[in-house]
Order: sequence, then structure tokens, then C-alpha cells
Amino acid sequence: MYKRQNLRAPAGFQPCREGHSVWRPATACVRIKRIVWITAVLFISFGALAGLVWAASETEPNNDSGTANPLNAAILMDGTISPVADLDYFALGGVNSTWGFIALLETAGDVTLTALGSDGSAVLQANTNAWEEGTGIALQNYADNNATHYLRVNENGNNAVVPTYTLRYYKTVVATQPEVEPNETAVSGTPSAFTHAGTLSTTSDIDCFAFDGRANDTILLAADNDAASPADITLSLHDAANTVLQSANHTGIGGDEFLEYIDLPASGVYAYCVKVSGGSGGPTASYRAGLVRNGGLYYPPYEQKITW
Ligand SMILES: [Ca+2]
Ligand SMILES: [Ca+2]
Ligand SMILES: [Ca+2]
Ligand SMILES: [Ca+2]
Repeated sequence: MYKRQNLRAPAGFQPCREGHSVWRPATACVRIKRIVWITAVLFISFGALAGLVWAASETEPNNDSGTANPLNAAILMDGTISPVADLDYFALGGVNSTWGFIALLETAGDVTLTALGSDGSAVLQANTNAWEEGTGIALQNYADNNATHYLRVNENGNNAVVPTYTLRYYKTVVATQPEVEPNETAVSGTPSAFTHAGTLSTTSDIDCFAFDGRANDTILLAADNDAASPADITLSLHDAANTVLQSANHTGIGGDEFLEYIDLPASGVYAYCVKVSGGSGGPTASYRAGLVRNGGLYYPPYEQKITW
């Protein structure tokens, strides 16, 4: 290392940053940059593995797609609907049309969450109160590939302020794999890919998708019930003994369901299952269902990827 004291840099030496007063060999500058990058990556990775939750708050005005606030995967975004006709837009980067996301909006209010295409107006999916803790968007693909897509939050009916909501989304592959019958229990479940398409072909049909879970995993499940389906579905999480750990049946015929289970009790085989709880099954009782594990992509078995 050489101090700059009105001297010329020796051959092969340079300041690592512009204006820096210390000369180092060029190879040392590369090493320093590498160390800074590795430290940053390790910090973010360990933060994610430790279950740290990153949070942000909306910035008004964000009342159209042009002023949308950036939203990052798995980061909590707090917001308010005030005045009653307030619209809040959030921008999320696309990947490609085989990828997509599950979004959850937690609130005590009566809130509509809408997924929009890259023009900021084409409605891809909309929901009000589909989740027992609020509302959600189930396994929506990036219809416009890697272009920016949008989520819009508004009060349903524009007749009340919403003092607080928290919005988040998780990326996954939403191109579907088929169910394989018979798949009525956890152990006979179709081995889970990221997202599956299935049909409750009779009212008594039960469709399970088996996956490997680890102790303390957080599992997010979504079922996108076909709006034209005659079935009111229940989405449930089962252990290997087929015991139901948690189930969701918050909406009616044609309605979607969401289920978030925090801290799996042990490592082993689990399954998410879809069944008819009202209405009827039949050839048009189709749905898609999938999972996100610890905020990231589920890879069988025991792997995850939080950023890509
Ligand atoms: Ca707002
Ligand atoms: Ca707003
Ligand atoms: Ca089936
Ligand atoms: Ca079945």
C-alpha cells in the first residue's frame, strides 16, 4: 500500500475508489470489491435464513401505476386507505410467464386486492376477503413476462377508511404439473412440484400433494379455484399420518383459499389437500394449488431459494 503524497503511482498501483488517497495493487482492489460483495450477500442470506422480516411503508401519492411504490418479494409493506377512495399501487418486477406469485394482504378492513398487467390497467386477478386474515392473489402468473406488473389496493365500495394493512408477495413457478390419481391421502399424494392443476371429479374426490418439510418451516399454500367451478373447496395441510394440521374454507363456491402454517412440528412428509366442502364436484370442478416454503421456491426435497 502506498500513501499518495504528491507522488506518481508506481506501475500497477491505483486508488481503489476515485478520490481515495491510498494506492493499492489493482489485484488488491478486485479482492476488496469481492469481499464487500460476499459480505453483503452473506448478510442478506443469513438475515433471510434467520427469519428476519424486512418492512417498508407506502409513500403517497401512489394513486396510479405511474406513481406506484416498488414492492419486493417477501418484504412487508404497510399502508393505509385514507380517504375512503384512496388507491394504492405497488410495482413488482416480472420474471416470465411460467413464473408468478402468491400475494397476501392482511387487514381487518374490507379490502380488494387486484393484480394488474404491465399497462397498469388489465385485470389479471382480483379478490376481496378470500383469506381469513384479509385477502389474497393465488398463483398469478407474470402475464407480461419480465415487464413490471402491479398490485392495487382499494377499499371495497369506497365507504370506509382502512387504518392499516400489510401487503406481501412471494414468487413461485405457477406453470402447472398434473395431479396423479389416486391421491386421497398424504402418503398417496402426488409428489408436489411448485404448482399443480387438478379436478375434483366427484364430490367425494380428495386430491393431496405430498412434499418434504423440515421442523420450523413456514408453509404458505394457495388454491386458485376455477371461478366457474361448482365446488366450494377446503384447502388443508396434513402430516404423514394424514392428520389435518390446519385447514382453510373461508370462501364459497368458486372461491380461492389461502393457508399459512408457521413452524412445522418435525421434519418429514407433509401434504396439502383439496376437497369439496360444499356445492359439488364434477368435470368442471378444476383448480390450481401450490406452495411456497420459507418465503421461497419449494424444491423437493429440503432445498429453497429465496433470491434468483
Ligand atoms: Ca394509501
Ligand atoms: Ca394512495
Ligand atoms: Ca382429482
Ligand atoms: Ca383424488
